[in-house]
Amino acid sequence: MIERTFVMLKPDAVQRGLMGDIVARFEAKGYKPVAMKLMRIPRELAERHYGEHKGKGFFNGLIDYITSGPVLAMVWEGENIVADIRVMMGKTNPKDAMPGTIRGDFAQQTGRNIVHGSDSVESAKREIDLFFNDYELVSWTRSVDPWLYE
Ligand code: D4T
Repeated sequence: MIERTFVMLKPDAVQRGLMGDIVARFEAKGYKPVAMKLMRIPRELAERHYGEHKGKGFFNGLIDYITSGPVLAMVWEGENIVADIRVMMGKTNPKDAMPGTIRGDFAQQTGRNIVHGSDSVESAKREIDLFFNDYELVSWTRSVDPWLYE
């Protein structure tokens, strides 16, 4: 099933110059970019995005971190992409993330884990709606698609 997911490169990924490396992995996998924008997340949007964690001990630190600098907000499309991109990202705590995953290769701490990806198709829809307008989501045909999908 072709799905869309919301992926965000967090402020540490942007500051550390890792955007290109991470985007290259998604492109090499054959995923199709649908939307991308560099933005500074307003605090109110950050609190809505991470609403499920409100009240937890790490919530304020998480909001401070995610609003501390620009992020790269993106929508990517591909077969089973929601679950599969989380495998590419690795475990939330980079100490548990396998080498070869984004967090396993580029991060050391949960509070600086450089990337976010939606955890379900429903979350993806909610998060895409939070961050993008309809006109920012680009549906397009790629000539290479028959070489990715039979
Ligand atoms: P995100 O949502 O950023 O992609 O992370 P995950 O989906 O992998 O993990 P999560 O929702 O459980 O955590 C959201 C966010 O909170 C930070 N965090 C989490 C933290 O700082 N301390 C913690 O103990 C936990 C559980 C990291 C990711």
